[in-house]
Amino acid sequence: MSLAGFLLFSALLFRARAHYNFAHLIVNNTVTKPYEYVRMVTNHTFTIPDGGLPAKPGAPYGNQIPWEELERLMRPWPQYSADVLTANHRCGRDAWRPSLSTGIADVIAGESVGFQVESYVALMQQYDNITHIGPGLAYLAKKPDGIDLAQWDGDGDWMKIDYKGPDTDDTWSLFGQKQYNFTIPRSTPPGQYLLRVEHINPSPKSETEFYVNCAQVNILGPGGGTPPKSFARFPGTYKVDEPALSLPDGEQIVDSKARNGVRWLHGFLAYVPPGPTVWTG
Ligand SMILES: [Cu+2]
Repeated sequence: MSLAGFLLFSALLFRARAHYNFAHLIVNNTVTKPYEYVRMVTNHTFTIPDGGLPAKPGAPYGNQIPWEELERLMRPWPQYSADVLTANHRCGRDAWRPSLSTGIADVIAGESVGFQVESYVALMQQYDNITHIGPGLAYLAKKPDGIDLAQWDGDGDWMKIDYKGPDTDDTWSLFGQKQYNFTIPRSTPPGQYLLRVEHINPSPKSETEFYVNCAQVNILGPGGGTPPKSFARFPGTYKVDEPALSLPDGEQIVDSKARNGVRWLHGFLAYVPPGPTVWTG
């Protein structure tokens, strides 16, 4: 099959499958290098061997179609419902551990920041975006006194500072985007924080996918904000079975005409996100 044909066929198969990491922090209108300021996670990459991936016997397009193998390789990238109960849900797999090689980015309160999905292998660049439907959320947690940010495991109070939900009953605002941008509240107290990004693909049968990464940031500004009344803890706040994080069986329907190939029985606008309300400073 031609490359174009392969990519087209892959696109059809991958619509509901491709996985992603928010490896680039966007600060001062600059997309920083992958994992320069974002804590490294495990199981985030793979290499396609020379000569391609093993053929699936009986595959309709012969040995050109590695999608099942790719799907298997990409399965560990997100976290799933059971991971909500672990420390991995804080910042991504193993990213609660000390992170001495990660930089700390200066961020000015009141300005826009964001995360960009990483580019991993050339073949996959067309999937280099938020390829699932679902909500996006951003959180900040201030490091305690007496410990370096790089050494802190993030076991603290997380304030939600942004939520990107559905635009309409049929569309989510982040779907297909390469970046998730939002504003650091202007009155955020200055200091060092973990900045947590999360995109969720709500699904039935405990297969909900969580795409979580954390950047290390030093927030500058006048401060003065009153901290929110309710924080999130990770783990702790999210419940595996809450409606925001677990669709009933049959709620999600495969529909080739829908974005991402799936629809819900109810419209997306009925969605209520997990966690506390957004603190705007
Ligand atoms: Cu997925």
